[in-house]
Amino acid sequence: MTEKRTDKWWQDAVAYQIYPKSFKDSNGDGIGDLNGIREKIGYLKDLGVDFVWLNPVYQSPNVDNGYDISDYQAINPEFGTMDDMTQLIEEAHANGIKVIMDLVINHTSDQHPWFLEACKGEDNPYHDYYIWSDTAEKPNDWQSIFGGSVWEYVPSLKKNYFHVFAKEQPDLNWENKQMRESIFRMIRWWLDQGIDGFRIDAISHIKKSSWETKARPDWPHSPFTNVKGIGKYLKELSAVFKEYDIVTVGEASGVTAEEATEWVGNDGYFNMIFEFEHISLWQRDKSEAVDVVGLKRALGRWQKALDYGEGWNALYMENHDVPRSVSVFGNDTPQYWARSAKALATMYLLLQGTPFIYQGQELGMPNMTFTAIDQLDDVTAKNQIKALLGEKDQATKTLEILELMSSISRDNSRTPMQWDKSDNAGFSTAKPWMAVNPNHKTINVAQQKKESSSILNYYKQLIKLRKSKDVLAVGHYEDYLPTDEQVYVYERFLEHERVLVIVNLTKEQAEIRLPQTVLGKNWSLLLTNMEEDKETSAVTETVTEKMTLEPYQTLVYAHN
Ligand code: TEU
Ligand code: CA
Repeated sequence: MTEKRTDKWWQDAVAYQIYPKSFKDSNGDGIGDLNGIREKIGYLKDLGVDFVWLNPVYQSPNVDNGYDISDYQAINPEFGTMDDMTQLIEEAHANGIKVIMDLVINHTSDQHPWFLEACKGEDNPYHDYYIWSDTAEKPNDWQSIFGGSVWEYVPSLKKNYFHVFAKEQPDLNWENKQMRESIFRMIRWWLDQGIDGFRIDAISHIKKSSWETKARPDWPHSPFTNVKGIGKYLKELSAVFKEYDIVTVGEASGVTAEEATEWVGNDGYFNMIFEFEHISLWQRDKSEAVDVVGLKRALGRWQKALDYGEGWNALYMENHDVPRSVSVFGNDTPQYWARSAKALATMYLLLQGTPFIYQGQELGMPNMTFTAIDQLDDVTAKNQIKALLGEKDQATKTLEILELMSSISRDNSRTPMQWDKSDNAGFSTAKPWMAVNPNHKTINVAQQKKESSSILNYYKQLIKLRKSKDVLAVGHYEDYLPTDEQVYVYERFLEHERVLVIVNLTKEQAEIRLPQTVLGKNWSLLLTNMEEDKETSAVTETVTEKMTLEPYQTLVYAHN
């Protein structure tokens, strides 16, 4: 029996994440916007992506860059108008690109009319849309994800409200049916505008434990992450989604591979989820090597748990919340920058699932070297900086903080997209809201379009390759050297079709010995990240039992 290539359009798709504030500014105010995205549809089409996920573009006071929403059914004027949004959807569709939006329904802004009403008194119909303590006392000492207590006192009510993130992001009360219905109405309204789905923010936090629960010592956020009973609300939510032909991707920190099918199986809450197991292995200290064995174990667990027919994976190495992958999983020194960026791309783009590319990742944009405290914008970075300052000598402290932020801050991935080498990187005609990485002089779209061996062109090749073979869409997954500390060797197989992916994930040469099952087949080389240094390296045209790999060397073979 021949298996079908895929059942659903999104299983055969490549996604691209756009952080609108930093993608392209169309009107010269230094802030990226919807019309800027419209200008770049051609670029996205050329890259070969099938759908885009937009980070929040709703009305927001921007305490957490749009993740604090004050009106779900309005566009933030800094991004444009509802008309611009309609145009964007239309033009994207005309170019064969679907559009999904970010759905932030664990919390709103404290400026949302519901919350303003809720604070007016216990009798107000919106009071119960949020979560309150009974008295002035905080019910527990739980710590919020952005730092400090999860409780914030409202003097006029002599009560505290609950927030998982910043205090300006009060959590919605999912136990309240009216609240849920208001959210579901809003969801339908957006879907009726013709969007193609949602990425659902922080959705594993909507259920909280009873207040007396103690946080796990190793995991301060356990009392409000993937708490038992959450399924009841997720089922209701997914019933709304199922009224439409859309794609849904839940952001699901704290969900394990063992629970994967419950969340994304055929009867699951979402079509895919962003799991956190592999991404949390990023290397904060560059002098230490990446945990290659751990990375393979984490990715492999999800590959197996959600094998085609059981469920479906979302594949990603970057987003707007984590530093740049080439800096934390790869190697951003001049010698290995391009090669390691291509190695990472190959490693994750050929797994089973729908790959997501975060803007700039396709250029190998690395972390930023921040040179002044005021270059940092992110609410979590600011909280950390506040906590770190105030101690010791300010000048040395500042240098240490800048060094730390340049490696861990979420702002590393939020610097403007680098379109060309001009002053503002072709992102804007004005000074951008966030500092442009000075390396845009050499790392930019215009330059990489010209160079045949660029990271950008390598991504294009990989995307084409992925789409050219059934085995890369729905083929099963097998990891051959799970305990090898340097190299990831996995096979995708479907009936007689096979693809073998070999990636050295370290800056050292590596020797591997392949098992007999892999050998004896007629492998031929499909792709390598060392095309340009063919003379200096041993780009092996076929697979042998013993192979020596150069740092970050990557080889992809096919056998039919
Ligand atoms: O991020 C949520 C997020 O990172 C948590 O769900 C995660 O559980 C935590 O880091 C693990 O301890 C989303 C957005 O992507 C982010 O940009 C927002 O700031 C956040 O939600 C709040 O809306
Ligand atoms: Ca603008």
